[in-house]
Amino acid sequence: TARMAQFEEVSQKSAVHPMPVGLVLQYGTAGFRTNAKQLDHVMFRMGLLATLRSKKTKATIGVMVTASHNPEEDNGVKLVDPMGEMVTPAWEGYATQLANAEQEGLLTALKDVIEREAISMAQEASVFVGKDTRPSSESLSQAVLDGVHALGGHSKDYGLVTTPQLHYMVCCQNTQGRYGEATVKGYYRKLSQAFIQLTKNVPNRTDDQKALLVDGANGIGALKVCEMETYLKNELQLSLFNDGSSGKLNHLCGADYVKVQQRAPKGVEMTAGERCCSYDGDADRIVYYYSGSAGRFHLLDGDKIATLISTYLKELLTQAGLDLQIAVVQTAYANGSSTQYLEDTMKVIVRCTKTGVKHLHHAAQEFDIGVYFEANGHGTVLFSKAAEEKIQQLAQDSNTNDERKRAALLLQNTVNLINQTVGDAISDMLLIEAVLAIRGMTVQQWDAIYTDLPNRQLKVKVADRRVIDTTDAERRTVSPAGLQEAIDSLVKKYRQARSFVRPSGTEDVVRVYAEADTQESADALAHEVSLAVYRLAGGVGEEPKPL
Ligand code: G16
Repeated sequence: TARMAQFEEVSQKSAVHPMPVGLVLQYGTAGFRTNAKQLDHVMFRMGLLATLRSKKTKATIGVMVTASHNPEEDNGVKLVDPMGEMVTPAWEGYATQLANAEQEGLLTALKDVIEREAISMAQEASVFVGKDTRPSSESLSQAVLDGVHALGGHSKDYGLVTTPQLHYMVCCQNTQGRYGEATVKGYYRKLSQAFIQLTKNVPNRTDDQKALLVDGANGIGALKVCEMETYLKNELQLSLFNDGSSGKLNHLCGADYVKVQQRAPKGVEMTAGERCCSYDGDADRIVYYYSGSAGRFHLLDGDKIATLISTYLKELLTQAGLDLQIAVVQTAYANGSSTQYLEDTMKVIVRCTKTGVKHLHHAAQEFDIGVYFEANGHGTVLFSKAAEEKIQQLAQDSNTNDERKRAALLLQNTVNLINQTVGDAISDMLLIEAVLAIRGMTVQQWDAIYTDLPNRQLKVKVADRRVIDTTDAERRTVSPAGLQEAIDSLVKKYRQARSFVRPSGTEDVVRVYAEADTQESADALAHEVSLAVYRLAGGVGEEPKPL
């Protein structure tokens, strides 16, 4: 029968994409991620899985080949569900099963998913594929396409795109164009029009105010922001650094480097007070920074971005007289000062979830307007359907007064500027630039909204990071025994201190976070907690040294 011929095809093709002996991978924080040499079979199998997911949902599914902030040698894959969200936990489980099935067991694993999900194999399937600029991404995305075709799925290869662009395409496709046109040009047009609408009435914007330095992390974001520039009609004047023409991806540059090292990326020539931003390797994260008068480095991370955006939205809602509930979603990495400011001064609802945008996205969906940002700069804003409708109605209402109407129109264009499918460095950058322009704020004024508690992030190598189990949105550990008690007593030694540890879902390390009243205290606490992890969770290599 046709079905048997299809499985035969899968079997034959999968032999061309063999699994390395003894390799076991987990679907992590954002998909599979490891050295690119070990991923060919995973890509083929994710092509198969995406095809099944498409048959199941009767919608287009996305597969993005990228390892985002990881080093250039790594690669990875992120699956995108119909509305541009991440796939559900059950399907993450299937992904892990398929990725780890022995060659002989692959068909059984596949049939198991088909059965459990009652998938009709006669249903058509459609998969959109995108890739970042890593040298390995070309052949790995071919392996994904091979998997899609082996199960008779239709594919569209978008080639080099940012992760958020691929999410956007999937959402456009599955909303029959209501979200936008499913092309890269359509994306540029939608975002740039919204940006120009937002900024066109801002009086006397000087060239200085329009100027922005961008660190492209030597990745896909650099290519794409260049393509977009002409659409912005000089309303934003970008100076691009680390554009990929010579430097290595994410090496001494990019959002993760800047956030974790708390220093400017290599290659960006910034003078005092100039606004600068960095993207990560697949342009779904962004952080801002500037050099202060004394040459001091000032970072504006995801928490500062969330604060800026939620303040702006709250003000517009008041002006528009719209009663919509606004919440901010963060993770344990959120700086204590930001949470305090949001709760006590801004009086917005604040939620804390586990790391991984899928968790934040989910929590943000529960509010009229959910602003979610990880401290590392990964985030966006979600508007409920009802909220969007109310904004639209008011913007079109001819009976409202000028102030309300102006606010409603700004809100409407803000909705259009935001990529609601996932965090998007380019869209977030345009939103931040528009907000700063509309509010007439400098980067220093933005920075002064609250003062970060000094903090430090470290990594510890252990034999098996799965020995660490966490609870309370990763703020406490439940195993190994004694670790949480050790952290608790270390934290007590310092003022305004907080610390937690968690296994990374993208790198083979345990992450340590600490904050306290001074940088010296934050550094010392981070080091002491690292030592506790090293000793209690099976550290390997040299013992962590003081900073
Ligand atoms: C991914 C996830 C983020 C997460 C980051 C680090 O980012 O999408 O939500 O914060 O990994 O995760 P972990 O601490 O588990 O390694 P990206 O930009 O690398 O895809």
